[in-house]
Amino acid sequence: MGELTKKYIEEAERYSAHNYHPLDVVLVKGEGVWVWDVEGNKYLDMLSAYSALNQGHRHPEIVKALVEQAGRITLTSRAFHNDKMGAFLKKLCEIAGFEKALPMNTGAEAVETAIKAARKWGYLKKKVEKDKAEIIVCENNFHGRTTTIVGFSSEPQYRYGFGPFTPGFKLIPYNDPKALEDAITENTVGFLFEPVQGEGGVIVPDEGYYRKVREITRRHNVLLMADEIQTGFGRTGRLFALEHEGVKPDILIVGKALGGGVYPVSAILADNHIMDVFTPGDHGSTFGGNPLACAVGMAALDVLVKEKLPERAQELGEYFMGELRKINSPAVKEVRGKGLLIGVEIKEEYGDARPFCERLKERGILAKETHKQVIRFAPPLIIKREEIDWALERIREVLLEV
Ligand code: IF1
Repeated sequence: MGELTKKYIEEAERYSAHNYHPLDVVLVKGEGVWVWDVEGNKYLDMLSAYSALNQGHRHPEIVKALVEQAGRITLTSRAFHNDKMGAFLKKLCEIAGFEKALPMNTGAEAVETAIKAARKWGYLKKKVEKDKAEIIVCENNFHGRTTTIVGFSSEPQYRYGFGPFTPGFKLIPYNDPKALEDAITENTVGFLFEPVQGEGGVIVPDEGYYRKVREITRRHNVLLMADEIQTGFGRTGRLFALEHEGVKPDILIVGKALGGGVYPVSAILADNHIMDVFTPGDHGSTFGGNPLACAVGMAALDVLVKEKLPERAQELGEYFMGELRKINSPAVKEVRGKGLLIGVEIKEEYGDARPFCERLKERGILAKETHKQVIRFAPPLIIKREEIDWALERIREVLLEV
């Protein structure tokens, strides 16, 4: 490890809570799909900040929108109107096909907002008995880190030491429509799920799962709540993953890439009959809908559409996965994914994925393991085919040197 790297890491470890175990690399510059560390080494970013960098590092049009808005007004709070929020939410609603949006900042805040919307809809519209609303979620889910959200996680580490937890959630197996049908009661107000379980290890459900859960929830008057914070905005080869099966959820939850890699921007989208449960003062946030976030969000959406990032993810994801599957490494159990959200599962007898990520780093590729056994490859969607080929050469070496 270089002396400079060591110095920065020691300083971070001295003053930061140890709530992460990052790779030993200190990044100082990013551009497109490339990042540089403090020693001057160059890396291909294959994590994209967990899909918050779909447009790449410092996209010029997004940075321009950020800088220009910073020269006008950045924060008003929602106590007053600003000239950017209406235009941003109009663009977001039109691109996603909903009547309204409620702007927040982080993904977890948007998930919490969706939970509140579903519960209040349940009481006001479905006439569920007070404080009896239930939301069904999936094992192996990841929806954020608040105590309510980790309360319905199936991952012991995310829960340990953080109780007591919020009641009103029921866990069922992922990719199991019958389990959903069986879990619904007259108190069920929503089914919250990820179209692809990212942190769960890039788990892709069977073809038809989206259509089946849509049909079941509609028949039982239960809100279908899609967490597309990681799968949204082109990552899986469509603007939103549910579009692979032509499904529209009742509540769409978005974040990450909506901020274009420069600012936290999240939201929920729903039609009026759901969103009208919120009345002034019910819910809010200091920064939600701020003009800087809205200016950045508009540019982030424009780039996604103009540069056809969903189409690129579809085409390059198929290519990337195809080439990964041709690497006949004895260490690889499975290559799976959708679009440019790809996981390579390492067989347990070859150890876990972390050492493979460290060897990839030595060769100039930054990837992060998920769920111990899976190397996740999720580059910015602006990546070029020749950059994928550059990465494949090095990935092949690492997977075959076992
Ligand atoms: C961490 C991964 C974890 C998300 C989905 C909501 C959120 C996320 C589907 C919350 C956030 C991030 C959080 C970060 C690591 C990363 C992550 F799945 F992307 F890999 F942890 F599972 N729904 N995912 O993926 O959004 O509040 O973070 O803006 O917490 O370690 P957030």
